[in-house]
Order: sequence, then C-alpha cells, then structure tokens
Amino acid sequence: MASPSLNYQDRLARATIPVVQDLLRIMVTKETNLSVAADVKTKQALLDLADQVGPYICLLKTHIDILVDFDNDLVEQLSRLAAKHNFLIFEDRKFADIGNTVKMQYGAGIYRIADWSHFTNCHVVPGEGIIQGLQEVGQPLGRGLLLLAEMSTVGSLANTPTYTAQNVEMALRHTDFVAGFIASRRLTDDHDFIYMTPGVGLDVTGDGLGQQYRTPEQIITRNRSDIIIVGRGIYGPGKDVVAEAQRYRKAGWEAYLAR
Ligand code: BMP
Repeated sequence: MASPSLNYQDRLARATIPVVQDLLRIMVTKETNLSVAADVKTKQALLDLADQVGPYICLLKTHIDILVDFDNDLVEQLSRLAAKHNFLIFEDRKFADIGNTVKMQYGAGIYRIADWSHFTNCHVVPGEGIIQGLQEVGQPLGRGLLLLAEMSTVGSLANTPTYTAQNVEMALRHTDFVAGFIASRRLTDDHDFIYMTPGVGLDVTGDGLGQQYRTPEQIITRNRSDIIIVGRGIYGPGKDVVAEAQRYRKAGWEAYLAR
C-alpha cells in the first residue's frame, strides 16, 4: 500500500475483520473517533458514565477489574447501553502470559471478557503464542485484538524500535484477528490496521505518575492514529462530563478532517 487512504469510509469498504467494519461504521455514522477510558470503581458509576458519554463515542474502554462490585448484571446493562448509543466495548486487559493461560483468562474466570468485549489487547512479550491463544477464543466470537506496540508513559520499555517493529511483524502474520495497535502513531502502511492512542489531553501534559498527554491534533492529524482514548480529561475532578465529551469528540473529528 504505497499511499493509503486515511479516510474512515474508504477503510470501512476495505476492512476484512467484521468487528473492525462495525467500528468504522460507527465512527463514520456518529462522526466520532473518541473512545472514553472509563476508569471508575463502581458498577453504577460505570453505567452512568457510559450513558452520559455514549452519544459521543465510538468505543468505551473498560478496566473491568477496577470495579468493586462487578456482577453479570453489569455486563448485561453495559451491553444494553452499547446498543442504545451505538458504541463498541474494549476491555483493556493487557494480557501478557503464555497462550494456554491467556485462553483461560480471556474466556473464563469471573469476567468472561470474550463474551462481551468486542476488542481486547495484549503485550507480545511472551511471543506469538499469546496471539494464537487469544485468537482461538476470540475469533469464533467475532472479536478483535490490539497489540500494545507502544505505551504513553515516560520511560516505557515498549517504545524501543525493535520491540515496536516486532509487534508490527507479528500483527502482519495475524491479520484475520489482529485489528490494530495501541500506539501513538501509524506504524506501517503494509496493512490497514486501526490505531488507538491513550494519553490524550487538552488541558494538562501529565499526571505525576508517568502519564504523558498529547493533543488530538498531534495524535490524529500529525501522527495518523485513528482513535483518541481519553479518561480523566473527561471525568476528572470538577469536569462537566457531557461538555468535555462533546469537546473531545469535536477536537478529535476536526483533527481527522484536517489530515
Ligand atoms: P487517562 O486519560 O485518565 O490518563 O487514562 C488513560 C487510559 O489509557 C487508562 O485507562 C490507561 O490504563 C490506558 N493506557 C494508557 O494510559 N497508556 C498506555 O500506553 C496504554 C493504556 O491502555
């Protein structure tokens, strides 16, 4: 692919993984490349947040193990909200074990992530077997995987050229299940992967614990990523959640139109 189209509509027409088609269709229909990182501690807080930001997002990113009161009803209600507002769910599980173990962590346990999460992600530290293990569980259910090819934090060991390049090579060998990457920028034009970038903020540059924030303009226009993932910038202390979700959606979409 010499000079790929970065247009979401063109890519929807070309996408081969059904869940990627679903995601791109939502992005085009709702005109949003915003994902909210819903890092809250209770079931009710998660449902409230999902209902508030639902109209403005394409994807809700969860850390389901943060919840103190997780139950199966939460999954049912969250899935209903996803249908009501037309967004997908991405459980940011960051699997990192051998293929045989991640198969069980993904498909079983209390959370049964594969049952309800359209996307999940993994580190490729253990080698390609982790992708194969997750694929055995996720692909029959129509799920997609993202590889953490980079991280947003200061001193991240993932951000070395060799490690990031290995992610790309592994992804290229599994294009029927690997939907794309968590990364700050588009990494290859050899295949049309989806790129999602956390560490996005309009008002501050860090959080004192290593997080680094860049703007939607930097990430989407300049770095050619596809989706901005925003957490505390939207629901941090004193924030008006709906107003901030609207603001980030607008900033993300304008950054897309500008490229
Ligand atoms: P916030 O916008 O509040 O900093 O949240 C960022 C979210 O993205 C968190 O849920 C975090 O786990 C996730 N994340 C990240 O910040 N950097 C990465 O490199 C990968 C992540 O998944």
